[in-house]
Amino acid sequence: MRTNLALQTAAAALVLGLAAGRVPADTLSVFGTGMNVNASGIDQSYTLTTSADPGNPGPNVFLVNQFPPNWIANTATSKWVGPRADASWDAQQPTGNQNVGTYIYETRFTIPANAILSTAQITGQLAVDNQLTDVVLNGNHQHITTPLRGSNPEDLGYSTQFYPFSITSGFVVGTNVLDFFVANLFDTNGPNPTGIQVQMSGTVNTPAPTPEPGTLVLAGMGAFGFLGYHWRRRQVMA
Ligand SMILES: [Ca+2]
Repeated sequence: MRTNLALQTAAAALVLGLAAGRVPADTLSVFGTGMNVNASGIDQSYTLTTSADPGNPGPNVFLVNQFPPNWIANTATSKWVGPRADASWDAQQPTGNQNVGTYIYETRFTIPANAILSTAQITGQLAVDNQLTDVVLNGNHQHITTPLRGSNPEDLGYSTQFYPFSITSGFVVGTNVLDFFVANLFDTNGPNPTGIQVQMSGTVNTPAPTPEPGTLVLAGMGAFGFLGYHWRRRQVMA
């Protein structure tokens, strides 16, 4: 009797499970910096919405083609970008100099209406010159920062290594706006370039399409046939 009840419960759960469908994860269309650059060297996935340098005000974000030797190397999934293509650090040719202050890099992506927002997530790693002061998703402050490090002015910040980050809240259906806040800090030791290199990927779960009605009918018939067998068996045993 107790066994029959368990079997019936299992069969009912099977039918309900088929009706609800599995929940696969879909990839969010987020891009690393420098991965979608046009012929003019402009990153098509990012815009500079705030700049501390009137000479390089944005909104264009440029693939950096010259940068200091202590910045971490470009990778297969991210490259350095900045307010201008030249981020060279050379006391004799201070062409990469940028004003001290805040630079905000913005990227956008879309989440479909049927997505399960609570499952959305982005993970990645980033490097900045000089300091990441926040990441903001749709106005929601993520309080992600990079600490200052190094004893020499030119070593301040996280330009020499990647810093991991993840975002698990603040997502919305439709267009999502993701901002990276970068502070360019005072450098007493020569030209003062700034830039950011972001690697990231993301997923969100969406319900699978509803199974074909025929599939459900067949599954239902199978389950009820299964239940019927145990009901008849129970009558015989009683
Ligand atoms: Ca700097």
